[in-house]
Amino acid sequence: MEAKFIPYSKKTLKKDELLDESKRHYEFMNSRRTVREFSTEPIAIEVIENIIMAASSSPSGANKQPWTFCVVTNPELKSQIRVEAEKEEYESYNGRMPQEWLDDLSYLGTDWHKPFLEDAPALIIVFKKSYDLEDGIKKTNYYVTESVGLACGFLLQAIHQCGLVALTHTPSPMNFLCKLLNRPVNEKPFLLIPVGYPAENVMVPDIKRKEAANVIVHYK
Ligand code: IYR
Repeated sequence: MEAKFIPYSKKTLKKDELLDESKRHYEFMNSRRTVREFSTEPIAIEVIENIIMAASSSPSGANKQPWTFCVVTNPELKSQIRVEAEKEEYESYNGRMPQEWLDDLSYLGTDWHKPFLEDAPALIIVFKKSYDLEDGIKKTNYYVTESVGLACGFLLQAIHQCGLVALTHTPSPMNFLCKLLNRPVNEKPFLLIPVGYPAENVMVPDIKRKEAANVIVHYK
């Protein structure tokens, strides 16, 4: 395909505005927390679709957009997902996860019970496509894990911007989701993200984020 270019026209900020905006945005993003208890209050499907389209605007290898976002709001399907996820999580917490991993998680208070899979009004299950299937013909995708990871970051940011909360859940292994959601062979589950309003008076673990000096290295 021949390259075709169009003008890029987003306005830039003045230096002082830029400093203020970068600080404001950092503080806003730093106020995001993973929440594990959800209100059952529904969310308009248009809101979910807008959040997903924000995620789908993410960069991807050769702009292949190698993702599918499945939205589960059906209560029976949510219950089936909970049953299957809890089966796997029970095995993980009772033998599959090494003690070091369990110790690392202990301060988060997680266990194999996953009530949020039924409580949250919507479950977004993100699938990655290592290749596309066009009329049965395989078309390669590139940097698939990086691309889908970026799209999930955009998704979490959009959810936070809308004043909603999410949980990046990784039931392991996740293959049961291919079957329950009837996905094609080129799609593999990547993350399961319940979205909704936080439960009333919800608490979150008292965690600290690393300081700038621990995550940034300058080469001036
Ligand atoms: N998948 C499990 C365990 C778990 C793993 C990590 I790494 C976490 O940060 C949190 C939980 C679960 O969802 O409980």
